[in-house]
Amino acid sequence: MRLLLETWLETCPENLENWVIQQKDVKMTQQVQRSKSKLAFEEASKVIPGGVNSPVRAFRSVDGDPVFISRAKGSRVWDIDGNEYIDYVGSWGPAIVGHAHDEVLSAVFAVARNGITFGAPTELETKLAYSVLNYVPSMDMVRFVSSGTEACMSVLRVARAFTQRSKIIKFEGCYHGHGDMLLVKAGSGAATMGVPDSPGVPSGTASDTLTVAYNDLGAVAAMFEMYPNEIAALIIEPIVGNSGFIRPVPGFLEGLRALCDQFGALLIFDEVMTGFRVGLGGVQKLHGIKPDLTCLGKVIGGGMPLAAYGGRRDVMSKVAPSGPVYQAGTLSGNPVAVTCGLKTLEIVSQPQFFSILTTRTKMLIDGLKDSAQKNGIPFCADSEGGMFGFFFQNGPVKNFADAKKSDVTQFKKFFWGMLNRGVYLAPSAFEAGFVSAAHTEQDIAKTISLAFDVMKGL
Ligand code: KE4
Repeated sequence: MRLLLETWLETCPENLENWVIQQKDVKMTQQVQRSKSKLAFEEASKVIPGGVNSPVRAFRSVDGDPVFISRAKGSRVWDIDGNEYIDYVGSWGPAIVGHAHDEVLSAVFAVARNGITFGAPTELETKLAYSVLNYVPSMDMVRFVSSGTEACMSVLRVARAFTQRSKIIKFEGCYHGHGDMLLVKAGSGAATMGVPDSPGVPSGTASDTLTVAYNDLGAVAAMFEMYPNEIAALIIEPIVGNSGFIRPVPGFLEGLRALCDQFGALLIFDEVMTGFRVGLGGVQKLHGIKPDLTCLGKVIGGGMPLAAYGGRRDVMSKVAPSGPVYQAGTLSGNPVAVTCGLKTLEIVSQPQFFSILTTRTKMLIDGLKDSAQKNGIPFCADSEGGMFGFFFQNGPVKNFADAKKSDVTQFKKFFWGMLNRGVYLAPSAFEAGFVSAAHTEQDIAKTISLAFDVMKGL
């Protein structure tokens, strides 16, 4: 046993540090027990890779076992050990109206009684399409799919077909789902797991994906100069949520629009996370920029598997069956997911929805910054609408390389300290956080008070 422990310590001494962090903090908050989650994770890991159906959920980057959720309501989630948490993951964005919203549930239950999916068109899809186009005026047409990955893969296929070019530009640390051509220097779980260039992606595929640093307009211009007639599209998270929260510097997005126009490439805003999260019209409305194509997801499905891509009519008309670019999906636009999305958009479009959400989210990050400042901890934070992020460094954070300079050990201690006090943050230093309409001012004040308590101990 002793030899085993010595070997373990020799091979990864930081494990001891992490173990001590967790044990020390658990001692401080002894009441938190997660034995049922631990057993559930062991059981899941026998039959599901890594015990989870999406890597970032595995808590790998915070060196611990994930909590298994039993239920959620409003701003709260409960794990299977009965621990209650104020939830700032919100299923990574969709739960913007709060978990298990009564009106959403009623609408979903009612429509499901008429059948869950038909594989045939319904008027509900047309209704949601008009709703999305109403809020995102850059979109003349939209196609519904079942995930953000599917939306981003499809939109690039259309862009390549329309321009008859092969290369695409993406930004280091941005994540656009796990499509082969996009798993190059990707953010989110890929960055968290340290595999931004996944095995299994053929070199030929990756070679058509050009990556540049976020906020570096000069590097983008140089890439266009290097391949003046080969770049089909540039895809970007117009506010990054997958390297932590990173905002475009003034003029950056406008510069991308001008470069795409100059070189005949299509500008694609991946607003899967930011669409209907930072505001009704997404980042494109905030900045008054008209991308050629947009990807949406998360909020527009209200938590059900629904995403979308769309944009200029002349481009989208290329999509089968109106055009030759094939894209299909058994469950695309199914009535249950569409109804969940319709009811969610109806709620988020109510007057004051985003002004209240924005105020609460700003209250949170101002409180976190104040707590860090009072405790003398290098820290920076930012938010837009109901989306926020923070880094354990003084910043500024303008790109993924900057983000990686953060103190991840501090983040881990903070994460566990907050989790053990009943606050569920994203289990990764390279993710954004999300506030919902169900988060009260009391929730925010409590979170800030607990954060101050944890930061005292950092
Ligand atoms: P999905 O395939 O996970 O529905 O969407 C992919 C995607 C595309 N574009 C952006 C900007 C995204 O943020 C995402 C997915 N976001 C992550 C969270 N950072 C989903 C969480 C997960 O991978 O489990």
